[in-house]
Amino acid sequence: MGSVNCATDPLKVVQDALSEGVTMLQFREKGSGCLQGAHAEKLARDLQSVCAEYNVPFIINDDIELALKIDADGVHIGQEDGEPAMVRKRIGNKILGVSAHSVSEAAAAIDAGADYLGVGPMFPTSTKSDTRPVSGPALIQKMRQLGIDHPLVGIGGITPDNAIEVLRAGADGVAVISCISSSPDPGAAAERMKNVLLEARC
Ligand code: TZP
Ligand code: MG
Repeated sequence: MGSVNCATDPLKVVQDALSEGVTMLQFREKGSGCLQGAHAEKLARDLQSVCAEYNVPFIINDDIELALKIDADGVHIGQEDGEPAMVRKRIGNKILGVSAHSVSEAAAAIDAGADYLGVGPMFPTSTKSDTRPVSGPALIQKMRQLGIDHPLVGIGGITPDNAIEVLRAGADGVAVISCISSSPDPGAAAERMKNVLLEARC
């Protein structure tokens, strides 16, 4: 999430989400009205501190320099954000996440050293305007069928009502923005999602 995604104070959103069991946070400060420069860095550092309290990894979208500067736990890059192999070299053993929209993108990212893949969009979303066409959970299923056993996280339009489809397709987890950060009660939203995921695991 980033500040523009939040219906309430971003720090409170993250505090509430982590207290209900969110297991990883990606700082993604993007879109119209997003914080820049020192302001973005301040929010990143504040969110990083909250994550540290909960022992939850804190990773940064796109901005490798910021991730190195503040010693984040990792970075997440899309297909247009540079070569994963170069990013891997730059960040050493920090967590590297890569967005993949096809089996070939997934295979290339894994070869280049990605630790996990974000796969999507699973469903239509209005949070990101320049998304690829919706792939649906079927793409994750196809990746599994073709032997990809790397950690896969579905992303895009995921809610407690459809998360089960993503897990059934073979995902290890789900990544969400609006479902939690735009909720008037982010803690309750995170709790609902956690319950769905725990039930699915059983
Ligand atoms: N990448 C693919 S879809 C998406 C990103 C960053 C947006 C996810 O946001 P939401 O609100 O969970 O649909
Ligand atoms: Mg990107």
